Amino acid sequence: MKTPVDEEQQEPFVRFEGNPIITPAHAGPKVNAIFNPGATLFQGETLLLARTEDRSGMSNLIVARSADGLTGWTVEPRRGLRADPDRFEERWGVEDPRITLIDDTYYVVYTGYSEGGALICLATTKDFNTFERHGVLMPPEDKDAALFPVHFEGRWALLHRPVSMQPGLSAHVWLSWSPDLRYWGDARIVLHARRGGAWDANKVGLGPPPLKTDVGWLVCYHGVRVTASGSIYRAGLALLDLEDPCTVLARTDNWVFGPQAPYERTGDVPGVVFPTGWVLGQDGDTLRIYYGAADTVIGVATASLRRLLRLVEPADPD
Ligand code: BMA
Repeated sequence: MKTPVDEEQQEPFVRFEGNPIITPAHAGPKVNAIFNPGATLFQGETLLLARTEDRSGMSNLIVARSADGLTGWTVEPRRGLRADPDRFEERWGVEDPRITLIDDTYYVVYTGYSEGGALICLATTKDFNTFERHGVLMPPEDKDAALFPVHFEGRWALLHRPVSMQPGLSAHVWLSWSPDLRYWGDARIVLHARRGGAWDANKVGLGPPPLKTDVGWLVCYHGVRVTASGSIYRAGLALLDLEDPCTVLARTDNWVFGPQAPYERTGDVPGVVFPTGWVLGQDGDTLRIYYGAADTVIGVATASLRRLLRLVEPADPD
């Protein structure tokens, strides 16, 4: 029988043996890479809104779907959100969506690549065929954002990751509030990047949208470790208070998912796992996490939600 110590030392996510589930070959001859997908359930299937990067360097978002969330993917290159170069905020592409379902509407928060840098945009859809754009939520430099699926005392809440222009300052995960999805304020840091030699020192960013559990909002975030041969992107967990999501209840000291498989260690950007979506199974415990691997392909890994919640440890006040 496994002891809790054994459990702590092993990564809780088990990679699907059929990984990578989606590769550029699925998306057509012009696609160089397909990665960082938003994920949701749609009409009984798992639907991914995946970022495709073509050989000009521009990214668009296309739909892929599967009945079981693991196999038999149908990729629909014509369906999704194509960057509109006539819109200043999408001039150089659209990237890295996170999907939040509220009532019957899917809120897609994505990175727009403008001439002024990366910024945060919102589009809504009910069918993933047509999207209504709501424009820019946050100016540059800001990305890795998602909406909470509920209102807090009548206000929307957005987790996001602005970057300071001042060299040497860390990039943290922030939370901002809005009465109408248009005007945002009361911004504050929620998840600090650690310092020193930590795996998540100096730069962190939100992964999938926050997941409501009985004990708090489960958040998966990426941490970036800069090394002599490039950056390593890994993922950790935190738990935010259900009523007051600016309060961090707990956070893992260690990463829970890092690049290990060959398709995570080799590709356009080696050493990257970048989770952007997750889907909870009907049993309320089986959690599938969808991620970009090495900025080239898409993988899926599975964990027990109960076990993830056991791994989240009391937060360091710093
Ligand atoms: C981040 C984002 C992601 C990318 C990751 C690793 O800054 O730009 O789109 O997957 O870097 O290269």
